[in-house]
Amino acid sequence: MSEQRLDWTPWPEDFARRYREAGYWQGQTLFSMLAAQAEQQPEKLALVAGKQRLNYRELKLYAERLAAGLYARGLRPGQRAVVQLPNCAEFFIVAFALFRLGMLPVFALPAHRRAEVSYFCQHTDAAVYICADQHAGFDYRTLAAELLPLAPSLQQVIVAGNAGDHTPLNSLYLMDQPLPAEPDANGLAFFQLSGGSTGVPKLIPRTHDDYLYSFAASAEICGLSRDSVYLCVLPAGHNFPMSSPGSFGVFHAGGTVVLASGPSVDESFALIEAEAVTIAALVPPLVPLWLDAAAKQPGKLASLRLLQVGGAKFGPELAARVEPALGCKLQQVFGMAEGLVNYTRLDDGPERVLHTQGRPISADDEVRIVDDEDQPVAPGEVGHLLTRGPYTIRGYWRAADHNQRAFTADGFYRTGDLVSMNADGYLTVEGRAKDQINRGGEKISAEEVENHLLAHPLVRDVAIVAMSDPYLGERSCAFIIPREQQAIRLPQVAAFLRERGLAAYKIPDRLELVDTLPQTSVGKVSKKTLRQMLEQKLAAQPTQRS
Ligand code: OOB
Repeated sequence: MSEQRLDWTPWPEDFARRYREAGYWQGQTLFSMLAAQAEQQPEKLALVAGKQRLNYRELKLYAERLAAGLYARGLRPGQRAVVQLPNCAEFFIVAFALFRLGMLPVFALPAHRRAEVSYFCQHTDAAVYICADQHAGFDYRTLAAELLPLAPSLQQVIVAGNAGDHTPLNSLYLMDQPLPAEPDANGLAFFQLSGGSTGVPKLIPRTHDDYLYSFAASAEICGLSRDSVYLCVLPAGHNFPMSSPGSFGVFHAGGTVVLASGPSVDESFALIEAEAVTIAALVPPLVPLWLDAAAKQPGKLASLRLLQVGGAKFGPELAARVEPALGCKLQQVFGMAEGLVNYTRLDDGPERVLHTQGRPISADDEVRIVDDEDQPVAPGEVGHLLTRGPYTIRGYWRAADHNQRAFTADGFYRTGDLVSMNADGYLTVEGRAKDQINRGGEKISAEEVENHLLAHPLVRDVAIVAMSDPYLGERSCAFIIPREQQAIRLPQVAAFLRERGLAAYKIPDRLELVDTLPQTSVGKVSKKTLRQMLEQKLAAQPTQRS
């Protein structure tokens, strides 16, 4: 099929027509969404980031001027830009500049390092890398210098802040310069990153139409309006804080986005109080910290109406403490950067809010729950979650082989999640079939880390599994068969992976040296047995968990 030769898989024409006719896909680009707000309420505060406060007119103007500057430097629609910025005003200025120009950002996480970022640059033939000078003790200019020889497509490096040898972002704001026509809303807007369960991270191509629908509909579900003030605590480029409804949903509703520079509870509480924040989104490990802090500082959260929790399993015991302790409504969010997002609704009672992860955004989100042979399970039973719909991708970028496995022949995405659905259509996440560790919402592909470790001269074989953790939900443990008995220790493993440029959150939390790896009946490593071995060992020595 000709589609297979494309870099990405568009929705089949009959589906696309249906989604347009239903009004989901409106033909509006992400930049024109911002421009519409700038037109309607130019002076309204759009963004608070540290000392910077931008209204909609300014945010749009800066994005337009930066788009002109990028264009003047020879960057063109359709080219890819790897963007690695922390939560700062430039994150959004750069994003909307690229959307205006029709360039395609890849939003790398601030925690990513040489291994991930060089791969994003290579795999997308990126023309430019846009980064911060430094953040959280890491110098991105040094990383940029390492990238240039690794990614021949990179023409330039643009740095927000002190640029050193590179191009300062500040020098690129050009007034009254020509710009090409706006891109087609039906085409690609940018890439999300997949949590992944394979050797290399996968890139998720999102269109203006599909993404805009996902956050506009989310904003409605979450009751956003011009009065909404959203605290962005998580990394701004992740799908949850970006679009569920996230900052983009808030821009669509004409509200205000307040950026926290990191997950510190003190900073978050101070911002909530100072800016009268009404909605915030967290991953589960942050919730106990908020509950403790709220008990010590009553009154700080008076403006907060809704706390969203998602990204990893959120247990009912902890969930039950949220509303009484924080004085706001709780919403569970179960989503994925590939598309499908589920929410408990604002008028749902405790049974749904505490015990389920919600139901899909759209009446046209198709959900199938199937057994290992792709046959539907009985109602209420646990099975593999498959989905397709108006904002769920039909294929990863440049990954034809993997797409054969990750999608069914009729276009359903195999999420790798094990879920059950109740009679009302609400989903509960029951487990995971994919080879991934969910470390407090940060996703680690076991295979990716295993491949790196196999390159270590002292490692004969390795398997990485999740171990349960009271704080993060899960951490990772590497079972290693060493080439020389007892010759390798966790600090060496960590140093080796750091040296290879892997993000720190992917470094195993624990190491077990073994003589053999247990096998399944078909000769694959039995990760289930490894997890059981580990749980038994941890139960026997509960204090030695590290
Ligand atoms: C969100 O997106 P990703 O792409 O980082 O991770 C998706 C995966 C899901 O397939 C599932 O395994 C897990 O993260 N997950 C949850 C969950 N929310 C996500 N597992 C259990 N309970 C939940 N509430 O994590 C994401 C994207 C948009 C909105 C929210 C989360």
